[in-house]
Amino acid sequence: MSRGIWNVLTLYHWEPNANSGKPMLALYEKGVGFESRYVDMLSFEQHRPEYLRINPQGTLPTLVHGELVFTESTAIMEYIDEAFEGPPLRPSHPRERWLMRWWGRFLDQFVGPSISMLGWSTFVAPALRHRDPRELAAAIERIPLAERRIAWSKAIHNTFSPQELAESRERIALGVRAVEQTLGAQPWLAGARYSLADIGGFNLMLGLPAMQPELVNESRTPRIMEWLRRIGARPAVRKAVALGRTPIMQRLAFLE
Ligand SMILES: N[C@@H](CCC(=O)N[C@@H](CS)C(=O)NCC(=O)O)C(=O)O
Repeated sequence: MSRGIWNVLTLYHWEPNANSGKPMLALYEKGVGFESRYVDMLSFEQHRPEYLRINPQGTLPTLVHGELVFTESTAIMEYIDEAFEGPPLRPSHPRERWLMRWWGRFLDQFVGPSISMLGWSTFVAPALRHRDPRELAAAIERIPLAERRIAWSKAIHNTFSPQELAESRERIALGVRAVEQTLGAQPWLAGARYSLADIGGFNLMLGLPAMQPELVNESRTPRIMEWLRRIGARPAVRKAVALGRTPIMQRLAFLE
């Protein structure tokens, strides 16, 4: 194996959104150079054979370092922090590190799927509804993961049930309360320092002021708004945002 291949770092990503945004922000934050490969999710490029050869699940993001392939955005961030030089993004104190992982798990498992459900109905599906229905049906048919097939189909046909949407709103409200309360006690989610927990939380929650303005706004959640702006002003975030290409990026206007 040639040593040179370890200099090759390629990130396959879509917009700097909930999942793709995590490794993008972590790499820029650490000052690690990488090749950006934008995969157009709205053109279903993530289900093309050439991408499925890299990540058979057809999801984004995927990081390729030399001969190694990494999926799962939160775990990818930990790899980036461990494998490369640059400012540490994981707290060194054991309790703070536990807290960083606690937030990662809570946001990914409990809040993330609900924000994703509302986000897809609000931002992603409307961008696709004008397309040829037969072409969309064929694209959905090609999706390798059953869970993603169902999510696409429900979003495009607007068939999330009222119960599903209500449950998602409740979960998001609970997540928002937890973050707002935590930021009242400490500057960052895992304690005194910016960490992977903030990167994950920022990527997940930055669409909420546009998607649920009644829930996340200046008067109801001032700490979240200030935290989102504080993170949004970081040079690493500006670089990641510059890689966005779709109107979905307009939801970040409040950061300016
Ligand atoms: N748990 C995975 C989730 C990856 C995922 O589902 N990403 C979405 C984009 S946010 C995706 O690739 N969707 C493609 C599709 O549904 O076709 C991670 O954190 O990386």
